[in-house]
Amino acid sequence: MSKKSGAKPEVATSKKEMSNMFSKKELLSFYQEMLLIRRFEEKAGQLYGMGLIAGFCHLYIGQEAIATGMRHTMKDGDKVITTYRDHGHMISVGSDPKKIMAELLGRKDGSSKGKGGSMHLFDLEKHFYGGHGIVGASVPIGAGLAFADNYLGNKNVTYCYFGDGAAHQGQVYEAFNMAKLWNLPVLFIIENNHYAMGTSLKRASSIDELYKRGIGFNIPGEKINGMDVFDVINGAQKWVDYARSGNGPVILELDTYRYRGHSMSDPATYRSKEEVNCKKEADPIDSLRTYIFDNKVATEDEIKKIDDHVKNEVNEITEFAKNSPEPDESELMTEIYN
Ligand SMILES: Cc1ncc(C[n+]2csc(CCOP(=O)(O)OP(=O)(O)O)c2C)c(N)n1
Ligand SMILES: [Mg+2]
Repeated sequence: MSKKSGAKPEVATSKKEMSNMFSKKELLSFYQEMLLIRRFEEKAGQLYGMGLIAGFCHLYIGQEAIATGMRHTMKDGDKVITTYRDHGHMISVGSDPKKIMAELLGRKDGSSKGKGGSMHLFDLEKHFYGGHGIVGASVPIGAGLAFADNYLGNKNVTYCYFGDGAAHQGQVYEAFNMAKLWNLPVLFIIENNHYAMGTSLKRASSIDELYKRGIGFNIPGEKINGMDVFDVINGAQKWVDYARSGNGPVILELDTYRYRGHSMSDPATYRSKEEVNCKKEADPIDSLRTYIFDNKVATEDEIKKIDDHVKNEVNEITEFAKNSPEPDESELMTEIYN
């Protein structure tokens, strides 16, 4: 890898070679995790429709390969911070999905004791720093987390996620400048799903490759296919090593798509059915399942066992959340800003 800041590290392998590098156990774990995120989100959508989830709820369906692929490149102690589209990220870092669902339902056993809700998930033990409802807020806070690690000299990397819409915000560029000035160990990860609520990127940006916004700050970066878990890992790993080795920040643009509306009240009429169906053809879970069968990694029976296991797990998660009591009235003013 090049030591020179701003230079692009070399690509390690081809996609085919990359996928061959994983054991059966790892490949099936990628499949199981992405499926768990998908089924969890589908269930959250249903529970929202039944009136059991209040406030906002943003689903991650379609974007699963990013959380799962990036998680594979992490080491113990690495930090994650993201936006309100946060359920999948928190599942991927190993937080208890029962507590996440209970949080969505505003229950006592939720990860924030039912007081944060869908947009404000948090798990200090897993180094997961939210869940932020303010668009762009994860970026300066993420730079701050990386500043702390840099100061402590512990070689941890911060994975700082935000959307294509957030990428136009002023605070993002102030954070870019300081992160490069101090060569902080942070990956700025733009999940480019091509829409910011109902506004397509084409209508909002003078360039369509958002990672190039780093050029003015001397921050290197790359666009990566975010619809394929192998491409995510292959594309990201060398940059993770780059940041961990003290070369400073990186901007990774993960090209992806959200299948559902922005949040639960969005019928997504601003895009055509053809566009959505065309994107679904590259579904990250379907394509991994096809890879598994084509390469005889596992049998249909083995995959069915995983599918059934995930289905049962999501039912258990839902029962746990539904049966958790509402927070006590005495908790109303504790552990909140006032
Ligand atoms: C500072 C701020 N401005 C506006 C909003 C309203 N808002 C919520 S989500 C959103 C779109 C963000 O889109 P993007 O960054 O692409 O993320 P995505 O929802 O696609 O994951 C906007 C404008 C907000 N929450 N915070
Ligand atoms: Mg977006």
